[in-house]
Amino acid sequence: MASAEILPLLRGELPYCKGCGHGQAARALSQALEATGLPTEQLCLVSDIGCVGLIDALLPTLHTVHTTHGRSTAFAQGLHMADAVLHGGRTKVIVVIGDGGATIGLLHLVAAAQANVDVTVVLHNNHLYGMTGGQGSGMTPADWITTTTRGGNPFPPLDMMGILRASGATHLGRYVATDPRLPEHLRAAIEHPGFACVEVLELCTAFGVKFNAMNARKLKDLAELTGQPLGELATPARPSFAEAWRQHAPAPAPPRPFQPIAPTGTAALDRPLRLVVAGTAGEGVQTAASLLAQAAVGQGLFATRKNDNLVTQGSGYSLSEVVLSPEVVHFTGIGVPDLVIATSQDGLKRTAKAVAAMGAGGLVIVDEGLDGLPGTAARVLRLPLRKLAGARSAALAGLALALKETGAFAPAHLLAQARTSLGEGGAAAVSAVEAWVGA
Ligand SMILES: Cc1ncc(C[n+]2csc(CCOP(=O)(O)OP(=O)(O)O)c2C)c(N)n1
Ligand SMILES: [Mg+2]
Repeated sequence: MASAEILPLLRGELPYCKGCGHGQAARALSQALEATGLPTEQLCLVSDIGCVGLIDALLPTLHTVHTTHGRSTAFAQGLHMADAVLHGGRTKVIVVIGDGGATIGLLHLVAAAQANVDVTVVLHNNHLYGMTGGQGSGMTPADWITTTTRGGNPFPPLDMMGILRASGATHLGRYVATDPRLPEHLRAAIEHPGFACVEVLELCTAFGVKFNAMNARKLKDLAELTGQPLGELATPARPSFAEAWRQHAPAPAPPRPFQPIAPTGTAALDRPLRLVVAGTAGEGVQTAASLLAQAAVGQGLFATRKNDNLVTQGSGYSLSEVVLSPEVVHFTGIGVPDLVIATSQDGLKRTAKAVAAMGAGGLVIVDEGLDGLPGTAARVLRLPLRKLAGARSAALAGLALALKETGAFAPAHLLAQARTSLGEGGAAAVSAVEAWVGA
């Protein structure tokens, strides 16, 4: 049992089986953390699943995150990246993971090594899944008997240090849990400003020792036998994530072109107007819908948008459902729309069902060149949207016309919003729509 006097960070009775290497590793880690002199609020321990993950409760003064099996390194990487980018990397992130977790989440370790994040992984290798009853893991030595390899493991163990070296790790070492210098080795790894992994070779007294002729001395021999040597492994130096980020960080994104025009609050709309504008991807449908919503807000209305397009993004239909209302919009769905604008064949096909369901009060604005308009009780306006405004401004033209027809608010506000948001690049198109709609 470790007492608070001997190890200020490690508190309470160790929950591991007698002789389990996890206890030795936990003590060594506690000593290493103390030796760094870092304040505990700057230490974050990310633990994996398994007996190895019981450590959280033993280190109550640290930040601890208990994660899902195999994923602890990914959580740690995210933590470090956020900390490095947003706060200058004040927190030291340490992962405690077993051989089972390391093989289950292998690519997370590889990715962290590749990114050279300032994360130290302490890989507790007791050569099997301890907590679930001694099943073999990817790091179980050849010929070892486990509950899933009763006749001996037919495969050689993964060389995790070799994999991580090949992945770009910048500090690696393998030591037995009984090594009196383990705290020093762990401290060096923690203080290393990049990805470090220390593999601690341990005995699982419940299953490793039970099924295999193992003891502490043979643990050292095992390293020889598997061809995975003990000690620090040479690794080439390279920039840490934080350094690489400083060189590669994108310039801050320019502000989005949402510059609301001065509100006038002159909207005449006295009930919700539910409209669908649909066309072809890449033809400015979403931009037009966004401008409409922005202009509506400027006129004192409430506006919601729900967009839809194919997963391929740049092909097929593009559609936006917009609700404009003088009241807060509590439901953004549109059953049967009040208004449909279809600027292309893709858009009409996508809205045909809704058009067919529309009643006498509805309005449908379609490009005059489109085929396949279904029968509808709604009023239909067939207009040369594409010809007059151009394919990329047909949706904007349709919306401007819709405002004129419904009287929701003056189309001039939509066009003023378009002029402000689109800037010079959109000026000609906006003028074309203006001339045509007579806004
Ligand atoms: C996604 C997922 N798969 C499987 C399990 C079941 N499980 C719990 S502990 C464990 C084995 C852990 O082995 P290891 O990572 O080597 O840690 P040890 O118990 O040996 O310390 C497994 C497979 C789980 N909790 N979550
Ligand atoms: Mg294990």
